[in-house]
Amino acid sequence: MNLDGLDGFTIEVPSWAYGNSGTRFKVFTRPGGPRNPYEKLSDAAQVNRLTGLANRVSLHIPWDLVDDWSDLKAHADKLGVRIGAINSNVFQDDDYRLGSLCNPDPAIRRKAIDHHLQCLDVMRQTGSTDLKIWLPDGLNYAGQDSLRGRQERLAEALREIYDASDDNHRILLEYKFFEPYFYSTDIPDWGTSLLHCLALGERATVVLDTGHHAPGTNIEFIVMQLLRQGRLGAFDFNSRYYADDDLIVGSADPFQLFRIMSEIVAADAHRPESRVNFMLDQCHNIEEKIPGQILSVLNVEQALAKALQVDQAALATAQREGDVLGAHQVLMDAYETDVRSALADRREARGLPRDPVKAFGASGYAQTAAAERAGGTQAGWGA
Ligand code: RM4
Ligand code: MN
Repeated sequence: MNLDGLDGFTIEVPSWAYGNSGTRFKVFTRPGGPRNPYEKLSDAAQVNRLTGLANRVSLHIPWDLVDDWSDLKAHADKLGVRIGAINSNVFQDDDYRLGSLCNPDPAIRRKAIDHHLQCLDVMRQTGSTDLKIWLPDGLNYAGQDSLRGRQERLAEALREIYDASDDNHRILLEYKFFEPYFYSTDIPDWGTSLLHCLALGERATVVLDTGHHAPGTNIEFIVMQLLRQGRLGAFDFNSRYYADDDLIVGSADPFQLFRIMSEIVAADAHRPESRVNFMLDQCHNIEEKIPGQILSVLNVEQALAKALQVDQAALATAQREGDVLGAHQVLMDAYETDVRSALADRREARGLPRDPVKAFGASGYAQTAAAERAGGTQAGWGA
């Protein structure tokens, strides 16, 4: 089985996946939860150590603020991981009740812009190149504010942030069709995100969070379209049964993940040169965190491995000949291919455990963390 396309393929894991989280009704705690960004990085590094797939960790600001960035960077180096995308946070402050970059009050827009400038500084100090922006901005009632006015304010604020960024920086602009407001969202869809990115310049690209679509949306179509425009900057992978429930990617609909990765392969975008950042945006609410992340990166790897099995020549022939079912069957043959033992062999050949989840259980890491991390306050989603 040819799996060469996996060479150089990596996935970025989020620091917030390791802190305590829960349902909307209850945050569950557990022994050994990380208490600070250092411990979150240590947990994240386990995923890379056992899978060889996840050598970058996204940070969220201010959740992951530290006094000494070079010290955190040195800690990451020691663990064999790097700081990935820096995520801004304008959704947890009273000032942002009516929005952040779109807020009608210029003083609050100023504060939200300044927060992004602070994130750019964090990037300079950590060597990160990606600033990831998700805004909570939106309206609850028709007429509450001017839909158009908010887009103008957004464009102006993004312009200032983009112009303040360095030549090696990218702006990753995320969309979400719902939440936290009900009537409208200021960046509800990929089209709105893309329009802002096109206006900003070529270092601005769209983030596709798989959970941020209406049920039934053809996500792979969006992937294809953004790739055509060279504007797919990153994924936020997760799974959903309904809404943005941040479950393990591929757990609800592995076939959808395969279809997405097939569009990636068709455009050669799995290769590092494409600069598509394959990130996870999940927090595990009842399941164990580190195994949850391990399983997530393995699911993405598996979907890619299957997508690499598509017989492109046979597919092209069937498509050209109008062989509807034959073409579909070529895709299904790849999807139905059992790649598990080939992937385990490949891991073994690279000095990695055949079964990373099992190896994590056997490593005693969780027990050691529980013993060593006594006292202090555990980090939660949002701290
Ligand atoms: C949002 C969005 C962002 C993430 C926050 C926590 O829904 O997905 O990417 O940073 O949640
Ligand atoms: Mn996201």
